[in-house]
Amino acid sequence: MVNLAYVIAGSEATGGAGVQTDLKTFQQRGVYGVATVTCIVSFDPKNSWAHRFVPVEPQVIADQIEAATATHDLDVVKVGMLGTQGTIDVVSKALHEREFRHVVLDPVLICKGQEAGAALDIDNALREHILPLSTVITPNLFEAKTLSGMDSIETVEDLTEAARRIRELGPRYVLVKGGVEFPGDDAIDVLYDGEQTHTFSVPKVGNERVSGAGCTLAAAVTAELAKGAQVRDAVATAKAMVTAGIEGRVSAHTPFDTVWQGAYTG
Ligand code: PXL
Repeated sequence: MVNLAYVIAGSEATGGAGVQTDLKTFQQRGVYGVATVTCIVSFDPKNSWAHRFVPVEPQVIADQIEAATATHDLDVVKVGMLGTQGTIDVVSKALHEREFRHVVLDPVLICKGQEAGAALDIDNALREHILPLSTVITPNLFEAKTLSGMDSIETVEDLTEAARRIRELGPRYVLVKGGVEFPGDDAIDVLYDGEQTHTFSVPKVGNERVSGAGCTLAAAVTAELAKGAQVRDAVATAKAMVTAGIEGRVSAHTPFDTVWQGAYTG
């Protein structure tokens, strides 16, 4: 029997992030992947790789969700980039209407191609409609600052405090990711479930951001949960996959490399 994992997220045309990454991650973790596309991001090589962002019509998103969920019994879903309030509304309605055992939210607040003014609206809509439905949320440093209202996150205590504050918004588990911008030599993530805090730490692999790390991490957590893992074990496996994927990264003509999902065979 094969386990199934579902993702509702954006397409990123270079293959380095978004649903392309999620499906590769699902496959590599041995689960059958199903994807619903919320928006299409095409970097512009003529304009410093700026993000060209096109939302998919809310009705078309609803149609995809209907097709996917009528075809398969999907009980674990990752939610990635949503990008507009119309999209947040349709996805939140779909999540309310169906019972998912796990909703893993990668809270991609905004991409560089959208107006800055939209960020606050998206942030508020995510807080109100999607965060309370998620069982696991995986903010990076920027997203954690925005969602927690903290100006700076520079220590493990700050990561933990951010996780505490974000958990008050509704998710059952919060995984705050330090990433390359967190001070020090280690890539540190903190998982908080309301009672216990667990710190995951590995030496940083270089100091450059690698595209697709956040998408791969949340997708790998989703795949492991689909196979029946506990959240803490799912995060440990996902972090090992991302670390291997950064070590084995794919270089590209973009200013950043991308994670190779095939590097991890554990
Ligand atoms: O890595 C965040 C991300 C997620 N989803 C889509 C993206 C990006 C970044 O470019 O384009 C669709």
